[in-house]
Amino acid sequence: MKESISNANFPRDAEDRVYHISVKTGDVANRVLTVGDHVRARRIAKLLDTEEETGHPIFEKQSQRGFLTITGRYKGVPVSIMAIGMGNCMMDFFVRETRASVDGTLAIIRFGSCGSLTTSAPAGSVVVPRGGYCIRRNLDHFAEEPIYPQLKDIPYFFSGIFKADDDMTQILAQTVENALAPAIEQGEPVGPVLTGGLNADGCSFYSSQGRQDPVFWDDNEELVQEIHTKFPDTHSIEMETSMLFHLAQCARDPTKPIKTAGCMQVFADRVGNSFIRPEQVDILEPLVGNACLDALIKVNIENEMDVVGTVWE
Ligand code: R1P
Ligand code: URA
Repeated sequence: MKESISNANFPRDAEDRVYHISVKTGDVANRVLTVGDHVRARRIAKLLDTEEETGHPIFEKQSQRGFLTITGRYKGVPVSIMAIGMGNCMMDFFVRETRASVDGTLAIIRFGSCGSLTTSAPAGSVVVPRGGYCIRRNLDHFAEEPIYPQLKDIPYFFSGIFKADDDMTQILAQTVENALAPAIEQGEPVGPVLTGGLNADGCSFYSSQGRQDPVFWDDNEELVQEIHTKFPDTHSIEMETSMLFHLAQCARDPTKPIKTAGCMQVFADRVGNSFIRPEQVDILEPLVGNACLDALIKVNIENEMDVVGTVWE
């Protein structure tokens, strides 16, 4: 750690940057596209308006903890693209620390990859869920002396459903459908777009997504069936989107609402047991990235800041 940090409850450095994602007010736009990996973030960032067009350099900050923030304009509107890594706790760092660094409405679209639990979404398709829930490994099930013996028989806990923002989700579904339509018509190996179902967030890529691993004691042989029984319209399973919806619902300050939507490209077909090919990703990712930015700039935002160039130059 290079900087001195104040406030153990919500740590910031001497220049007021939040502790893990390392941004301060003015670095992040009200409209954020978040992805898991840096390569995806940088590819999508190529779609931003250039410095010649805006008169300002594109802001880029990589934190010591691996979060990447890129802020510029898309079609004249300030947007940030943020790569956060994997899992619910990374989503938690990202949402809380971004919220603390932006005034007014925060509109967040997540563009991730996922597994599919339905034959309607083969590898190469895109899922736009209406909401999602979380599946957590119950550590007490595996403990010799469980702290809650009455829950010991339950190896995985399910949460209830957290809704995405309806309007934003509709806008996103439309832009993704429009973006993929020509490729699908030309017979490219991408699509279809599946809307209206649920996403499941596992706390692991492995056990809590029902993957079988003979090396570990997981007690998850029934898990995929349990998913289908509890939430029959589950389309996708991954690790961040439901947490995003959950945190948006828990935002308490009425002057700082968080609106969220998500879409995922299907990488793992868990029904047919196949994986997406790199050439499919090469077609899909720029199209969906573009569609996400198009959706993001259509969202209604109150008290939007024009951050581009204001602080970082
Ligand atoms: C696992 O391979 C990762 O891929 C998915 C999951 O949610 C998890 O983060 O999303 P990203 O491709 O956005 O990282
Ligand atoms: N990401 C996940 O979390 N799960 C998958 O099966 C594929 C991508």
